[in-house]
Formats: sequence, structure tokens, C-alpha cells
Amino acid sequence: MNNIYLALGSNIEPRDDYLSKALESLNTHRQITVLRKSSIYKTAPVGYTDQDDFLNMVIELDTSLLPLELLDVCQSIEKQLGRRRGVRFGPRTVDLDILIYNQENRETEQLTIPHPRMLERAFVLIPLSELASELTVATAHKMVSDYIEELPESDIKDVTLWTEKGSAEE
Ligand code: A4P
Ligand code: MG
Repeated sequence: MNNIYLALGSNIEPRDDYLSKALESLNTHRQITVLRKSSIYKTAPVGYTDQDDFLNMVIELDTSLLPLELLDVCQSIEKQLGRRRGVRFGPRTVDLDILIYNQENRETEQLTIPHPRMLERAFVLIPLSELASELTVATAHKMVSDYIEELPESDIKDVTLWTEKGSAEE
């Protein structure tokens, strides 16, 4: 059984549609099965802050694809959903990042796993903890929940559970 986690993010409307379309494309790939999904969170932009809020989520999947093949699929889904590469860390219809691929530990320009910025990002760690709070990352004795405890309070406050548009009225 694989242990593979992806992070999804979007900050261009319709953000929730972009997330569902990305999920659908992953699921229809014959070598990918989406096993579990976190809730969707509304998150304040990190890095380049002069942009709209994001919707972020994390999914667990099973795949027979190798890491670089999976990256290739992620990038073609981003492209298919209209992603244009502009400002680094800037606005995007959809961003698909590979967080963890089993015990894989690699650092190349094309692909770094575990994702190099995941451990300091509340918008990744909080949804990931819904699926795997006891997962150890990077060191043998630090779990996802430990990394969350180390985050500044303000970063945690910037990540709130997102409720689908209109659902409150229904
Ligand atoms: N790459 C290397 N490692 C990986 C990996 N593990 N997964 C390479 C995916 N790609 C990986 O990515 C640039 C290159 O990283 C790729 O060509 C790939 O070969 P990109 O998606 O083209 O560009 P980017 O997304 O602007 O850069 P990057 O480095 O992925 O940015 P981040 O770190 O993902 O940051 N704030 C909030 N609240 N929510 C967000 O989702 N996202 C970002 C993007 C910034 N601020 C955000 C959010
Ligand atoms: Mg990316």
C-alpha cells in the first residue's frame, strides 16, 4: 500500500470548481485512485501576499506511477485547467504539489520530496493532519501534529474551514 499525499490550491474563481475538476482528472487517470480527501480550507496567501485568499486541501492517493510520472500528470492537469505561470508563488487556477511519496527522499530541481516548504505551512499541515496527524515527516520522531504545534498562532488563524457557497442558506 502506498502512502502518497498531494496538496491542492486555487485562488482564482471559481476556486472550488478548479479543485473538483483537478480531483476528477486525477481520479479518472487509470493509474491513480484518490483514497481520501481533507476538508477544504480558506487560507490567507503566503509568500506573495498581494493576492486573493486560497482554497487548499490535501488528498491521499494510490498510484502505480513513479514520482516523476506523477509530477507529469499533475502538471498536465494544471495546464489543462488553464494555469499560466507568472509570479512565483502568485495567483493560480490550480496548483498540485506532491507532498509525500512513500519514504522517497530526493532533492532535484525538478522534484523535491518531501515538499521543501510543507513543514512550515499551516495551509498544508492543517489539512494533512486530518488525514495523517501521526505521519512522521523528515525525521523519525516528528509527526505532522508536532510541526503544527510549532507554527505561530497567527499562521493557524489564517487557515479556516471553508463552507461551500450557499450551503448556509440551505
Ligand atoms: N517541484 C519541485 N518539487 C515539487 C513537488 N514536490 N511537487 C518543481 C510539485 N512540484 C515540484 O512549481 C515550480 C516547480 O517546482 C515545478 O516545475 C516542479 O518541477 P510551480 O507549480 O510551477 O510554481 P509555483 O507553484 O509558483 O512554485 P512552487 O515552488 O510550487 O510554489 P509553492 O511553494 O507551491 O507556493 N498561499 C496559500 N495560502 N495557499 C497556497 O496554496 N501556494 C503558493 C505556491 C504560495 N502561497 C500560497 C499557496
Ligand atoms: Mg506548485
